[in-house]
Amino acid sequence: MADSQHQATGVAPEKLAEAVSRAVGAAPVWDLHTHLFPPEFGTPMGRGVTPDPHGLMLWGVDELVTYHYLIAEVLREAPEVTPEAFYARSRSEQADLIWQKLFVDATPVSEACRGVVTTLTKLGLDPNEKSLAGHRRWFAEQTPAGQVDRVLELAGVDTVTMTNDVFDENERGRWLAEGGVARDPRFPAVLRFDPLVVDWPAAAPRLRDWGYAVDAQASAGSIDAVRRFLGEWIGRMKPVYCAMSLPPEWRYPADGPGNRVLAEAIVPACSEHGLPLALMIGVTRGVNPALRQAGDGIGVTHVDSLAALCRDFPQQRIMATLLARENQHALAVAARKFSNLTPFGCWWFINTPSLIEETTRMRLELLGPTFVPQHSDARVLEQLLYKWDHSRAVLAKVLTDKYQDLAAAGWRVTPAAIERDANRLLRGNVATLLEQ
Ligand code: RAT
Ligand code: ZN
Repeated sequence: MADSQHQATGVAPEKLAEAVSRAVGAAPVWDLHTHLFPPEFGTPMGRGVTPDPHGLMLWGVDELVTYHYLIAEVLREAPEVTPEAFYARSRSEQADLIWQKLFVDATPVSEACRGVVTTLTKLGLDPNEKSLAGHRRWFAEQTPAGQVDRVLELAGVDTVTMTNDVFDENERGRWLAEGGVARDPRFPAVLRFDPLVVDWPAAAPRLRDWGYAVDAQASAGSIDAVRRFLGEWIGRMKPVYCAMSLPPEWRYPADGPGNRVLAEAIVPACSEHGLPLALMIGVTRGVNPALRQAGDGIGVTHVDSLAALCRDFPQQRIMATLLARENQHALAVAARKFSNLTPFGCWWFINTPSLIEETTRMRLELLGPTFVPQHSDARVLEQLLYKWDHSRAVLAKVLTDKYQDLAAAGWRVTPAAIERDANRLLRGNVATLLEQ
């Protein structure tokens, strides 16, 4: 049938699932939040490179299997292993333990486990192997740059937004090194600075060490110094947005140096440089400190505070993702009130198929296609393969249902409309948000 006839007739309801899944599968992704780095930031392994033990680009089977989501799971499956004993092992010994306990002795049904299975399969490796030895050999033969190309291609991702923590000494040193870091345009930067707002007493002495005259109260002179600090890092990193993660206790407006820095230095710096501000709210760090990166917990966000910030700064583009399931509805409602607020992603503990489905369905019903349904939060390059595969499947399912409802109501859902929606939900809305 000619295209124009398709447009006139729309897709038959029984063909919608297939058409949507094709469009969602083909649409390229701009991943709005990851912890990934290209090889230019150093990498501990790979053919043809000098291994950098503190390199920031993580990839390979040992990193995949020791993802912190899986560390939390193995310590439940094997409670006889204390966190201290677990972390005393080498990376590959940790991976061997996780493989044995979660993939050999048990069925890997959790989302993080299934992710490893999907990832290995997509790379042409057999996830049913009893040992990781063969997979390790395969990864050791790959070059980091070649693996980046392969994974982006297979995952259908063209842009991978980094998270560049200005308080991380290792990363900071790389940016400040003679000549800086060579940039890969597929990996835009994000200036991240949680301690400025969350822990001013810890941030202030660091800033002073770096030559910025700030005091404990974040008085007027300090605000100027923070503005200068942010301006210099924005100049150095050329970020596409600024970001921070906040605890459930965060309140705005409220007294205190953190909020003063937010309202008087961070938002003005973002607005001066035309950058959106991303808030990731609801994490309680170190609920079980022995678990290290796997030990963070969750709390309910005070959405009125987020709304107040959007109201006070109507010109500031604000992106928000909230960790608690209980907050997803209020976030969608807040976004209906403030067009400068864009909900994004199904973050961390919400990044499971059942909660992605519930959240995405609700957002579509309340906001139409004016949000960013997902980000990967990948820390290990190859995780892009499963995170996007799993999320695309849920997005396609929800979109199909919505189109079926629309068709039943009398609307012609055309192939062009399906393609347009898939493209904007996976990439276009991010591009508009970051490039306007
Ligand atoms: O999802 C995660 O891996 C978390 O550890 C955090 O990175 C969180 O996404 C964050 O950016 O703070
Ligand atoms: Zn993250």
